[in-house]
Amino acid sequence: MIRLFERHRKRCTYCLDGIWKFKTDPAGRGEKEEWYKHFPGDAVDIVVPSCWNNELGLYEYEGKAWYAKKFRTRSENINILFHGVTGQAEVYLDGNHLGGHYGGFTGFNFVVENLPAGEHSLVVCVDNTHSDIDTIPLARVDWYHYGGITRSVEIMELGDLWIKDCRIDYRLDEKLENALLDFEVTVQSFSKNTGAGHNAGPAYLDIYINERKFHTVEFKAEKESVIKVEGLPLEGVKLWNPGEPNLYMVRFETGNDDLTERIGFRKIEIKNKKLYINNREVRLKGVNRHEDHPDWGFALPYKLMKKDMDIIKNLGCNTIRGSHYPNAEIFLDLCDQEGILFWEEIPMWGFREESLKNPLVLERGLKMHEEMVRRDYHHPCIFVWGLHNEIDTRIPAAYEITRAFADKIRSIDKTRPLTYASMYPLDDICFSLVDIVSINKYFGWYDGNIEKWVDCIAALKEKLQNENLSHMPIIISEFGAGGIYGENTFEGPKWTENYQDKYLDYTIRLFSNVPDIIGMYVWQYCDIRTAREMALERPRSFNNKGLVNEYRKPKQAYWTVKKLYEEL
Ligand code: ADA
Repeated sequence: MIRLFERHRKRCTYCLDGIWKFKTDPAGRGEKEEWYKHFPGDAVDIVVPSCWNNELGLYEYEGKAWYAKKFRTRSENINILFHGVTGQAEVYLDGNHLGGHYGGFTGFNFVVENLPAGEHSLVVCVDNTHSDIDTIPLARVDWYHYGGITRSVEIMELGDLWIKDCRIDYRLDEKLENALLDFEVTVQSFSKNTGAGHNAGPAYLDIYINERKFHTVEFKAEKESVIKVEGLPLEGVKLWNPGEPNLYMVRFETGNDDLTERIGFRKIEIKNKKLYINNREVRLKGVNRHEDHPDWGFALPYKLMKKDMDIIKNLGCNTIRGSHYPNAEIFLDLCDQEGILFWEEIPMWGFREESLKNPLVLERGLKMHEEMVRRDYHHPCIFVWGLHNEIDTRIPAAYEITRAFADKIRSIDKTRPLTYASMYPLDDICFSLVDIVSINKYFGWYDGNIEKWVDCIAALKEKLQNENLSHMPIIISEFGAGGIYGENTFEGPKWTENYQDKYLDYTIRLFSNVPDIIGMYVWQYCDIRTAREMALERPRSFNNKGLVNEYRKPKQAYWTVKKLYEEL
């Protein structure tokens, strides 16, 4: 499953999910030996999508691995769409290199024309190697670098015309009752009769909203036509609200092709140090969530995502931070339809000066932001973009990269506020570049005692005042304590469920009573497997700060947080 709604009714699409041939390549022989032409005979079977680290014997494998699959198509023009391959991917079709992609959490595609009929061979080389300087993420993170084709691979059979992309924008009137809609749709043509300058007849693009024809545009099919329509009125819209998610299906149709998007109408505002959705003040009650499970790694089945959603909603949350990378699109669909607000970010975690000054990091970061924002622009659940997490925001190099990221995102999306998670609230020099101040702190776990929270919040408010930033609202984007599931004692020292429980009880009550704090995200939803580099600080090689353990069993703190969130 890729999405929770039907994306195409006319276009023929199918997934290559299932058994692929697989071989690890620790010595890097594959390219030289042309495995993309002759796949090694001793390759084994693997399921796609999945992470190879969940296979027996490959628990710690980091490096290159090759995947192969045969498929048939009836069309001579196809789009091959990879929804997620962790790290670097190099793709080969019938022995020829199609191209590569860097970045594990957003999709990429290849349009292939004039493909001969019959069987084709798709080979992918995946590399999940991470460096200490210029990969995003770096080698040292506090989650696990699962490798593999972790999300579905989709084949689309294309006709003469196909809708390559669409963008839907809207403006709501004062009363939030009526909308003016803008559309930008890119259509490509493979027909030999089109092409710039050719005198082909007119083509039509129909736009349907919730099954009713809304508008038709006549256009001339060029190799690539960008069709723009602006200011089309839609009256009496039902708003998307947290907990009350009204959604609209927008379907584009031309010739034998179609594409459906799902949108929600809502107004997001940051004003008077508060967050407003549709003119209503919202207090964020959230958790940080990694896409992780001992048996699935990043490649969570939908059933598990749905269960996560149920557990999180039962906790009384109205928001999730997708720490620390773009989530599967299907999970965002779920947030859209469950009315849960979502904070999305790229996996830029813990970067220091040398990396922040590295041009490749800037280039990769910009591209990742662009891919994330373009992929997820239409999800009403996303209310904020996160630029990075716990980089060294005390130094000019961080200022420069944060500014570049903010400019990039704002050039694509003017509708959502920006933030990032800072671990240096009192020395941070980048707050002015974004709209919301978000801080990660662990007083009472790593640093000093828990009461230091009070001083930190007071000092942060003073700093914002001094820097003319007192209009900015504050989110506590991470706070938490480790509690090992089942560790229940009278004494309640660190690593017990009791310590974690008391910790969260104190902090949530504290944050709830500070008016400038518009919300909080407990670190974290579930226990997760962590990187080798962190193992000595992390019992079981897990980050144990989950409210539920890795198998989603609740710890004592789950019930405490539930009570507090339900009262808030
Ligand atoms: C950081 C980081 C998280 C996690 C957490 C912790 O703030 O953003 O990914 O590592 O600390 O548990 O220490």
